[in-house]
Amino acid sequence: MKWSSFWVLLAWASVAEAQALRIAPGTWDAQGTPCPVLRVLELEAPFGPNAVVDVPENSAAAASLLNEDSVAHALVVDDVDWTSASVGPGETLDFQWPALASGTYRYHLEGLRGERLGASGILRVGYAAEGAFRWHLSDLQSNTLDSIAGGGVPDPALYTPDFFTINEAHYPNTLEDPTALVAVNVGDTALISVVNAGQMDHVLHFHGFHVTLLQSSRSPERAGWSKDSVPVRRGEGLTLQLIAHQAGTYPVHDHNLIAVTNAGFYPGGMLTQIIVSP
Ligand SMILES: [Cu+2]
Repeated sequence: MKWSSFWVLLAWASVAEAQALRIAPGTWDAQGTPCPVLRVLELEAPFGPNAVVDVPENSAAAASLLNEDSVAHALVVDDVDWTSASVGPGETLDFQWPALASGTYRYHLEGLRGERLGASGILRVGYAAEGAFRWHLSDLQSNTLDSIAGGGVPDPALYTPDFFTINEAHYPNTLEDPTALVAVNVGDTALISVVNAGQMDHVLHFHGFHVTLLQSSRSPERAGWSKDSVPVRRGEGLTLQLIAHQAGTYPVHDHNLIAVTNAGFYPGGMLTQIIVSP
């Protein structure tokens, strides 16, 4: 092959790899009451949970972002001091994700509207392995979302969340999500990407297992810790390793008891299971 055609191919390949995303307004169902929300989705994906973005490690991966919302937005990656340029309504921004060490990070739209309407997701760097699980944790106050969507600014001191979600679903719907329900076989090693997209810190409690914290976007000194309870602070990304040494069904839940309710009723919220088959 001539070098000239090699470079054309290389340029084509790098364009083809750019992940196309969109900012999409829609609704989220709070037990029969639809609430306005924002999501960051893959360009062609139907409305649903926020996109998981996979990029190689130490590489500024190309991406694009179409803004279908009515106001301008910028993307932020927490804990790494990165913000994209702004993208106006109806416009598309071409950008590059920051080059990062392997692990789990949280991306989201900057500002109150993007944060509180739930435009936030998992940025998974360097390990887009088959069988990797993911928990995008969040909390929301459903009766404030109409006001925020209309430009209102709630008093943060009055924040009273009533729904707590994993991948934008609350228990028992979490069990329908094969990326939130950790179903493995004895002897398997599972990787779980966790981010906290909520307004409050969350503490995951594992029954049956200690997990090893492989990486934290906020506290690198925690790498290697083996715990049955794992704090996940606002905006933090963690990569957890679970070695399935025993068969059975085990709950995983936020240790803050309000977070395992739906609109005040137990059980609900931030609760899923680890199911290990013999
Ligand atoms: Cu527990």
